[in-house]
This record gives sequence, C-alpha cells and structure tokens, in this order.
Amino acid sequence: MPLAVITADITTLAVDAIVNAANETLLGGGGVDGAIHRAAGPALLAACRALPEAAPGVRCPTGEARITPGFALPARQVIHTVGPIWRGGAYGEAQLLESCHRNAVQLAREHGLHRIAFPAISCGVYGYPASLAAVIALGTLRKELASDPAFDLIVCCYSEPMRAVFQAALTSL
Ligand code: AR6
Repeated sequence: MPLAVITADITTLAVDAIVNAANETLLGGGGVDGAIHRAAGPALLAACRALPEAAPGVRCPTGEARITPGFALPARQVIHTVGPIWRGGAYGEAQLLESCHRNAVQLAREHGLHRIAFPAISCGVYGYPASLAAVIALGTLRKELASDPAFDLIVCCYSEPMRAVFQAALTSL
C-alpha cells in the first residue's frame, strides 16, 4: 500500500528513512525528536551539530528539511523537518506544514529513498489541530505519490486516537 496510516513507535521502524518533527536548532528536544535522538544515539546529535547554520542557531528553517544517517536506528536515514507552531491558522501554518512534507519527500527522492515514515508533524507540542494537520499531511503525500508512485509512504501515529484522525482524513481524500 503506497500511503498508509499506522500506530507505532516510529523509532522501531526499519524503513529507508524516518522523518523527525524537530525544531530549528536541530539539537534535539522532547516528543518524537527526543525519542529519535535517544534511539539513534549521540552520533545523531553530532551529525546535526555539523550541519551548516542558515542563520545563527538555525540549522533548518521552519518548512525545510535536512538529512542525516540513522546511526543506531533500524531506519537507514533520518529526515529532519520543522513544522509550524500553531498560532490560530492565519500565519501561514498550512503552507508551512505542506512544505515540510513536500521537502521531506523531495530529499528522500534525491537520496533514492522510497519507504518513508512520517510522524504527526506539529500535532504535539506545536499545537496544530490534528484533524486539520492530517488533511494537509496526507493530501500532500498523496500528491507526491501521484507524481512518483515508487514511494511507499507511512504516517506513523503514536496513539490510537491520533491514528483514527489520520485514517479518517485519508479516507476522505
Ligand atoms: N513515535 C511516533 N510518534 C511519536 C513518538 C514516537 N516515538 N513520540 C511522540 N510522537 P511532537 P511537534 C508523536 O511534540 O508538535 C520537540 O521538542 C506525538 O504524540 O513530538 O512537531 C521538537 O524539538 C505527536 O502526535 O512534535 C520541537 O521543539 C507527534 O509525534 C517540538 O517538539 C508530534 O509531536 C516539535 O513539536
């Protein structure tokens, strides 16, 4: 199935790449970012630190994506992206969330990676309403799949209620 929604701990998936919902520093944090850094080991932080800064302290501006190896993870690579912080919806959040997904897929394409797992980007600490985020995430991934059917894209939710929200959005596309 080229586009699927599952419930799992994304750090356990043996895919070509998992996507990290990071912050602009790329130096780790809580949530899925913390889990990925813990499972990958300290080499991941060193690899992130070595990425060039786009501005002081900013290694990945919101909406963009960067790639590192997966180190101790079962996934070969980690694609780090930074979702928007939800500020009510009138601050370009939807466009930024779309560009996270588009840029992550683009980076995967450039590196010949096909099987990619995404977390529910921005749906945790960043406060994006899950039902709105799900439509954008899955709509963008479906568009990418239409132009490149070789991809196998997974949205990996961490809880059953979140999976149900994403599954409903997938069904409604
Ligand atoms: N596997 C899959 N999903 C997970 C996992 C996991 N192991 N752990 C948490 N989630 P969040 P954001 C889910 O807050 O909203 C970090 O501190 C979680 O339940 O991780 O984009 C960064 O450094 C939620 O549904 O990311 C940034 O500062 C989803 O992942 C900030 O949080 C995203 O929640 C980014 O916030």
